[in-house]
Amino acid sequence: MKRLLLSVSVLLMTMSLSAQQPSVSPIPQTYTYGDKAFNNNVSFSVIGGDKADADAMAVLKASGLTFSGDGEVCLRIGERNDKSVRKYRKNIPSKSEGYYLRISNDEVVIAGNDESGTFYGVQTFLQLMSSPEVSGCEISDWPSVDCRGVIEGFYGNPWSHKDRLRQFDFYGKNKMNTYVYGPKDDPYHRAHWREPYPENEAAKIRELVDAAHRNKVQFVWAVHPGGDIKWNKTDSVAVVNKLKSMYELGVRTFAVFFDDISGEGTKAEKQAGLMNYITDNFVHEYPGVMPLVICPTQYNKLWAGGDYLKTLGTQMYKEVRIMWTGNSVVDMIDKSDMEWINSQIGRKAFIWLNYPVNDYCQSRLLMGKTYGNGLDIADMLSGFCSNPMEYSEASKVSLYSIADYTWNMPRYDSVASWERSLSFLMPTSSEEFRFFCENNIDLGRTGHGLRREGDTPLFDKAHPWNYSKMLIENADRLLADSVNNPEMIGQIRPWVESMRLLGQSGEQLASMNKALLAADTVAFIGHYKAFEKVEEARKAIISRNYKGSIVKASPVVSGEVYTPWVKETVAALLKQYKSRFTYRLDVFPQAVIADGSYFIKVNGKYLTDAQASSVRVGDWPVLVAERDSVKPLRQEWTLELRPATGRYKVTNVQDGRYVNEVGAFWKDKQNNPYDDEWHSFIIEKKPNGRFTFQCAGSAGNGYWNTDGNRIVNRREAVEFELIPTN
Ligand code: 14T
Repeated sequence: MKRLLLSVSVLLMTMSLSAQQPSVSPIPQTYTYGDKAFNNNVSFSVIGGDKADADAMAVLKASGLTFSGDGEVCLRIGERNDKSVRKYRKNIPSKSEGYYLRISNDEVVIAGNDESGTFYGVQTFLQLMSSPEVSGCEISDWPSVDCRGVIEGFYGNPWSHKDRLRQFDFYGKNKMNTYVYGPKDDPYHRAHWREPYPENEAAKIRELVDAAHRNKVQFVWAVHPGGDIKWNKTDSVAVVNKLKSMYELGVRTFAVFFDDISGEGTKAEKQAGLMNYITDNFVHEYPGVMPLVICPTQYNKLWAGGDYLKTLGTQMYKEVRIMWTGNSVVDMIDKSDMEWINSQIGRKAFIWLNYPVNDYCQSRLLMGKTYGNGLDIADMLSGFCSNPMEYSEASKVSLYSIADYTWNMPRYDSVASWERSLSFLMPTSSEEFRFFCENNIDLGRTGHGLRREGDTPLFDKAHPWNYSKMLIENADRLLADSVNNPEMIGQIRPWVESMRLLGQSGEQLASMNKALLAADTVAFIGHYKAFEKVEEARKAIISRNYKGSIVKASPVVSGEVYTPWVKETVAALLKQYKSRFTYRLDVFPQAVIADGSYFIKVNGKYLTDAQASSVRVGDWPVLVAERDSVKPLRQEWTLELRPATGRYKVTNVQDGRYVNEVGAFWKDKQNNPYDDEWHSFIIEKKPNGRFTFQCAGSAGNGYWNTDGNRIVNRREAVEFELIPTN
């Protein structure tokens, strides 16, 4: 312990001595930095370049550094047994993908334990060469996790060819070595899995595989046959044939996915049998093929039941790696999670992390910190891959941290890593980009329950009026910086524009507030009209509005903080105005029905809270012909216009429970609190004086209808009577 403390303090001393602590990402396993070695414009004479890993050499040669026979600094490069680095052999870590890097005044040594090691040594060297003065250093480095990377496994628009090429370059730079190809909406992956790729598509995949390999990334191609597979010889052969056709394109690692299916395809013993069949007849037959990966049907603990996992664990060859998303579909992973799944499957699970994927909350971009995974699980994993957003560039904020986390897990710091990602991705506007990311963090309420903290940290509700300026200015500066990283700006543009308009809405609200204080009704109405116009424009923004786009989203920025504040504030301002003035009240939205208590009747029956005292699943208001003489309040309902949505909340007067989107009560108020986005309704008045109730927001757009006994949610509306109770 004493020795450890000593060496830590020596390390800290060396760190503080050098003028500026160089930053390498992912953080190396061991490093010491010394004084300045040379300026970054020195020339190098290379020793060992002809034998060293060719991909590493290609990156080095393309880096813009100067190389010449009589360069000022000698650069030795090679793998463990190469003559060029023989002198330093003992310093090279005996770890797969490890390397040793030493920089001194007159010499640079880049010595890989293997080819990938040399490649990563070059990446680290180039990062150090990016500052004008290069420090002397000694680095010994290797990864915490064997398979580190990304699984393109989301629903929605698959990444483009160019997106993927840019990803592989990014993985190489950040030392990620795995890319799993499994976009749900590639027909040749899932819907038409038996068919080989047409010629032009195949050529693109071949190009991708080459680009991946050049960056030391395993290209894992996944097939998703479970939807319609028949458990017979014909289909076993069909799977193997498909994989063989991918082998022809250069793929050497393969996966078979059985997620999100039902029926025949879900049987564990059949899946295990197929994986073994593929292993016997293909993996072990063809040169250079790596062990298979399976995504099981029960890929998270919530869905685990029966002996499915145990069957896979015992019947499927031990070399087959099994994917796992954690305790639920969208979850962060800790040690006890790993202990549980590993004991079930008798091997180390391969984590499929469903973050920052946003295919189930498409209006949000997930640009926040990547936190919540255990720092002590490296030895319990066979791999760790992140399922990203269909926005490949925007995903890089989180993927940068995934790289960091999986390379050096014990030292992962989610905050520092996030900070570094910002300047790595947007070097000339990292402050503006940071502001943007800070306003795009949380997911909102979704079926999967994951929330992310810290949305919109600079907004202060007590002093709200200046924040709009920040939204506008940062948006403007980001949009002006399309030279820096046009691909990033291209993808986040709808959200940046939305952020700008949100700021403009805020400005109009500030002006309305001022007008109110000055009792200037004309100005107030003018600004209110301008506000409405901006909001209309903001709501009209659509992402990915191109031909062939599978998903088009309406961006939401600061969905938990500023956007709700805007809605609340306009409602509050209008309320104040209406209580004091009468000028131009007609421009405001008219309340359909006054807030208050009502009987809700349909076909002569009263909507009645029949289970007033019990709280259990499947509890709903019923339709009763008679007035309730025992507990009359069961038939009284509060209608309340919600400022956040402009829609109505419907609550029973007897016990305060609210009616949800399917016309029922929720089982438990603690875990399912009232939510404006799900539980409020558009009430419309019909010419006959009756009313319809329509869902909105996250609840879709169905109407209240009835089966005679209760409310049901249907496409067709039924008209209700609303009778004031007093
Ligand atoms: F295979 C899995 F590990 C997995 O996560 N499958 C999908 C994945 O493709 C998707 O991107 C992710 C996030 O939406 O969740 C899985 O898909 C689901 C999960 C559900 F709970 C689709 C429907 C669901 F109801």
